[in-house]
Amino acid sequence: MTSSFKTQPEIDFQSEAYKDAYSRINAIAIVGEQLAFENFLQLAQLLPQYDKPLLQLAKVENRHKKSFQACGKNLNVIPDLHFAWNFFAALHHNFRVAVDRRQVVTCLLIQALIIECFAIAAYSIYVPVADDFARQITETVILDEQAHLNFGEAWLKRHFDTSRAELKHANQANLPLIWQMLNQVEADVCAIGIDKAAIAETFMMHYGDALGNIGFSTREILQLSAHGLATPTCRLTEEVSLDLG
Ligand code: PL3
Ligand code: FE2
Ligand code: FE2
Repeated sequence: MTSSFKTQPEIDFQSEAYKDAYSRINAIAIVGEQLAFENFLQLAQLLPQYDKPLLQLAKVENRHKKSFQACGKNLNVIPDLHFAWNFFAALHHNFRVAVDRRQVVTCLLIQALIIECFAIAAYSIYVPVADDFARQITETVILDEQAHLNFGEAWLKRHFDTSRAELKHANQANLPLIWQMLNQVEADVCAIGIDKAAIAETFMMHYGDALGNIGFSTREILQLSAHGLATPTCRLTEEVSLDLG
């Protein structure tokens, strides 16, 4: 055998196991981008002062959706959209409630911080194990998602004093959903060569950075992260881990 150095084990993109997992993962990307599109349209209505940039972000999300649809087609995979809509149902419900209450801060936390950080983390971990077609597309998408995150950070930073309390509340209500969502797809991400823990780590890195850029102290960032881990089945964690002095 000649010495061809490979950093990644071979992945058979046409195996039934890969395509089965990809039908759900690809659908999550498609529906995630569709919801991001709709959410930025809603935000443009809630923040008419910023409707131009927000409508532009929405347009970009629609393009992302089409790009990920092409990734599925390229591998002959039919995305399981039904699965993906259920996957986002709880987070989407919270966004809708926040829109109805005109809670812009909560909407921005859900879309521009949580969802964008989740996308940046998942897409970055996916890039090294993606097929050539999807890798090129995903690399470009990540740059856009970074800009979406920056938009949210910049707005929340400018309105930090009046947003602080709502941000903490919205964080507690929505961050636990991300861990539940990640757990749901553990086997599928593993089947396409991704380590769930790597996504979680990368997510927390970007999310923690974002909270810091907005104006939270290191101690608050730790508290906000710990709050997010407190799910209804794990109340004790909240009390114990919050004993930060
Ligand atoms: C925000 O612009 C979009 C939000 C989408 C979030 C989707 C998370 C994606 C998880 C799937 C892992 C990457 C695989 C991509 C496959 C085409
Ligand atoms: Fe996107
Ligand atoms: Fe985005």
